[in-house]
Amino acid sequence: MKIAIVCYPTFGGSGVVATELGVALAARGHEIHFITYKQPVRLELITRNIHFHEVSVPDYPLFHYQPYELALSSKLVDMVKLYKIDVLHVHYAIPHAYAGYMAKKMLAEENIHIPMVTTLHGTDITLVGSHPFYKPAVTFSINESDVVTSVSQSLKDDTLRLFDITNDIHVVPNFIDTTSHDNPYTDCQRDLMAKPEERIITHISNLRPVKRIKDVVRIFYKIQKKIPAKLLIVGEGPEREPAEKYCRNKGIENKVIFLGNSSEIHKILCFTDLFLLPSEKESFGLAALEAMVNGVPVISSNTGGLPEVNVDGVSGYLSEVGDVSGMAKKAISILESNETLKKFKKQSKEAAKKFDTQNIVPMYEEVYAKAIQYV
Ligand code: GMT
Repeated sequence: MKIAIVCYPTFGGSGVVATELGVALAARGHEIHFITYKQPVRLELITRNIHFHEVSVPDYPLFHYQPYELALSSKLVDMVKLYKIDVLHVHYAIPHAYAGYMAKKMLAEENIHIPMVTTLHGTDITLVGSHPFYKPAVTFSINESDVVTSVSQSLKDDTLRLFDITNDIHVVPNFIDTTSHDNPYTDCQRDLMAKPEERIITHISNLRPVKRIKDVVRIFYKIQKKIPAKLLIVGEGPEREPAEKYCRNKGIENKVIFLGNSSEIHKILCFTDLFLLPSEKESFGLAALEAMVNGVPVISSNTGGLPEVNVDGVSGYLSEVGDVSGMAKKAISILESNETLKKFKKQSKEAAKKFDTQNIVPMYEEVYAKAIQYV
C-alpha cells in the first residue's frame, strides 16, 4: 500500500508512534510518505520505501497565525495525486484530521476518493480537543474519518464520554520493537551518572504540568532518604525551572540531573533501575513502555491508559494520582533488595512483549484494508 502519514515531528509520543509505524510499515513493504512541517526526530533512516514531504507555510505580515491547516491540506492533495496514495493516516486530531478532511473533499472534486484513518493519541481529546474552542471541529473531523483508532481502551472511553461520536473507535495500542532492545549497549556507561552503590531513577517527558514533575522530585526526595540514588530528568518543558528550584530548596540538587531533550533514550534507560511516571492524565504512556522494554520497572499513577500498560505488581506498581508517599513506598520496596529489583526488571521486560511491533502493526494494516473498502 502507499500510505501518507501526517504527524507532529517533534519529541512527543504521538510523533514517535507515527514515525515508528511508518518505519515498521516500510519494512513490511509498504511505501510510506511522511507529510509534516519538519523531518520527524526519530526518522533517522531514509530508505527506498520512506519519503518525507515538508509542509512550509510562507510568512506573510498579514497573518497573525500561520494558516498551517491550509498549507497541509494543499500539500496532501498534491502528494496524493503525485504518488497515487491509497490511504491517508493522520495522527493527532488537531488539526490533522481537519486538514485531512479538507484534502479528501478537494480530491473528491477531481473524482479521487481516498480514505482517511485518524488515530487519537490523548491530549488531542482529553486536554486540548475537548476545549469549547475546538470541540465542534474535533467532533466533526472524528465523525468524518473513515476509520478512527485510539491508543487505549481508556482513551476510547474518554472520547465517547467527551464528544458526540457517531463513528466506531478501534483500539490499536502503541507498540515497540522488543527484539532490538536486547543488550544494545553492552557496557551501559552507568558510571557516567552514578556511583556503583547508587540506584538510578529516571523520568522522561515533555515536562508539562500534566506530567506532575513536582511529584517526580517529591517521590525521589523520599526514596533518597532511604536508599542512595540519583534522579535523571530527561526532556524540556515549562516545569523544568520550578523543579530545579524545588531541588535546590530541598538540598538535593547534586542528586538530580536534568539532561534536557535526548535522542539517546534507550541508552539512558539501559542504566536505569526505576522509571517514574506520576502523570495527571496519560492516554497510554509510551515512555513507560520504552522503560519496560529496557527491563526497567515502572512506578506510575493509575490514570487513563497506564493500567493497560504498567501491570500492577508485575512490571511495577500503580498508585492514585498525587499519592507521593504511596509511590515512594512502592519504589523503595522494589529498589531495596537486589533480588526484588532483578525480579521486577525481568517481569517488566516480559510484560512489554504484548506490545511488540509484530503484534500491533498488522492491526493497522487491517484498519487500512477496512478504510479502503469504505470509499
Ligand atoms: O504526553 C504528552 O504530552 C505528549 C502526547 C503526544 O501527543 O505526543 O502524548 C500522548 O500520546 C502518546 C502516544 O500515543 C501517549 O503515549 C501519551 O500517553 C499521550 N499523552 C497524554 O495523554 C497526556
